[in-house]
Amino acid sequence: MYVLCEQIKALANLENVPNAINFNDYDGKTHSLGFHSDDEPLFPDHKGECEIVSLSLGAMREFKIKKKYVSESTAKSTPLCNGDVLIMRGKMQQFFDHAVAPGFSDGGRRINLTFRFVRKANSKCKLHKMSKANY
Ligand SMILES: O=C(O)CCC(=O)C(=O)O
Ligand SMILES: [Mn+2]
Repeated sequence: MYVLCEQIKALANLENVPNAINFNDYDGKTHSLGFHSDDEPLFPDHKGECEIVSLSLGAMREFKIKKKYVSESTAKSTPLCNGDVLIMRGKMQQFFDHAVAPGFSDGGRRINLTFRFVRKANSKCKLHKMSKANY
C-alpha cells in the first residue's frame, strides 16, 4: 500500500506521501454516491486546504460536481474511466459537492481509491508511520 501511495505522490506531484486510502466498490450500475464533500476537520491543512487524489479502476462512471447549497440540476459532469486520476485540491471541499451518479455505466464493477492526508492520524496507524507524516 505504501508503494502505491509513493507512486500517487509522484504521479500527482504531491509534496508528501498520502497517509490514508479510502476504498469504494461500485458493484454494478445501481451503486452510487450521493452529493457530499469530504470536509471533515481531519483533512484540511493549516490554510484550510486539502488534497485528495482519486484513482478510478474498472467500469466508467459519471462524476458530478456542483456548488454547495444549489440545486443538483446545476451540476457539471465528467466521465471517469479505467485508470483516470482526478485531483481535488485547494478549497474545493469547502465550496463544492461531488457525487458518483447511478446508471451511467456499462453495468460493470468500478473500484475507486482516494488517497488522502489525515492530519490527526492515529499514531499507531502503520501507513501514517511509514509516510513519516508530520502534518
Ligand atoms: O468514487 C469516486 O469517484 C468518488 C469517491 C468519493 O467521493 C469518496 O470516497 O469520498
Ligand atoms: Mn468524496
